[in-house]
Amino acid sequence: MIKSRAAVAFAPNQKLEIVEVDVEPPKKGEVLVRIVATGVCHTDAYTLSGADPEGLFPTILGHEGGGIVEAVGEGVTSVEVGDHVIPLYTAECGQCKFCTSGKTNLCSSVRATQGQGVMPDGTSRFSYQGKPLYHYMGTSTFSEYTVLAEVSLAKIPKDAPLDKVCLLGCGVTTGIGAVLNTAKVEEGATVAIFGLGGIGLAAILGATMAKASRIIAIDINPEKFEIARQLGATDVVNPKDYDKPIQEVIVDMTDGGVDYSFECIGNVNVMRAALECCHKGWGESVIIGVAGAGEEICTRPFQLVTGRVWRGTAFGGVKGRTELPGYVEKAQRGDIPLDVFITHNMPLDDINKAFDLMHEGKSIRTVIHF
Ligand code: NAD
Ligand code: AHE
Ligand code: ZN
Repeated sequence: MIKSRAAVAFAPNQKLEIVEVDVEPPKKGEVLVRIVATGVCHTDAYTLSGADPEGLFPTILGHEGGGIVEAVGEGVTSVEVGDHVIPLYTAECGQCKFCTSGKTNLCSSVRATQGQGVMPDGTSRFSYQGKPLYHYMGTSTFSEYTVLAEVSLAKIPKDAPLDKVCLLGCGVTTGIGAVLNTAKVEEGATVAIFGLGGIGLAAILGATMAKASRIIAIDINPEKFEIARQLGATDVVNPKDYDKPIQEVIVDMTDGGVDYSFECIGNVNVMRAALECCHKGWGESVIIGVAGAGEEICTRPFQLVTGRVWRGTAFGGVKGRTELPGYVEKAQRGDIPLDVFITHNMPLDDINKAFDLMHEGKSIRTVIHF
């Protein structure tokens, strides 16, 4: 058993508490990782808010980390002590029906137990004052030490800065992947991106990489527009500046609608707008945002009958173990400017400030240093 400083979410809607937790050594097929840095994603806030149907408490949140392998359990062969890794909330076993389908990055190997907040053997490696704590998304990166399934780790080069490439564990990869993998935006296409947090801005970057001809960035917080333009947005739109529905604004701006749209907020009304601003006959809308328990999307079926397509994406359709090292290389070459996304750095003790900054719309990504 080792001691680890961790930010524990004891109950929904409460501040995280920095305490010393106990971490059991890794069992068969598991790996102990020392987290060096972690980003804070809106999904952490979503689960903390109590809106996540899979949210379990008390738990250690966090899923956007970078770390170093500290110990390996029996049978682990793909990583060794000292390797640098990015935890994956979308595992890649390479063998399940999903991994071998060639159609999805979703992997079923550990997903069921992951959603129950435990390791694949059904138990937790974390405890506090003798009582178990739940794992989160198979990653729990808000702890100095965490235990993951081997299949939930992408090995990356040792010279990649962990306090920057941690953002590739979720936000930046999700946004870029949604554009390049899920939508497969082609050169010259028109794109609308709703919500300019870490995900939406990364989607703008993806659209720039795809050489989209028009990238319309939409947010109700105009403070996000400068960075959106820096990443390649050609137009910025604040829905609050218009009397008519935002989908009508976008349709009018684009001679009938965009080729692709992306919802990066988690608001079901905006999801509808994102679909309805797509061009008749071929426009595709990708849902990235995560909506709360009980929420549902709706539109007139006629929107789909007339050729618009609604789809969604998890982790940008990226297969973590095989594809994430390529994203790290791109970041190292400067093709993915991670620094642009990092607006704040702070120690674990201040992690609640990172949540406040996110809710106030003042940060893109805060990186927590251990
Ligand atoms: P964020 O809080 O940093 O950014 C959200 C942005 O949306 C903010 O800029 C905010 O001003 C804007 N916004 C809010 N309401 C709006 C509205 N009505 N119209 C226009 N803009 C609005 O969040 P983030 O970390 O970028 O995450 C965005 C969403 O993506 C969340 O729902 C998160 O849970 C989800 N997410 C999904 C995946 C996935 O794999 N599908 C991965 C990561 C995050
Ligand atoms: N637990 C929620 C769903 C949460 C969700 O959709 N998570 C995204 C990743 S968000 C990362 O910031 C995801 O990858 N989903 C696919 C998966 O397998 O979880 C709920 O509604 O139950
Ligand atoms: Zn995330």
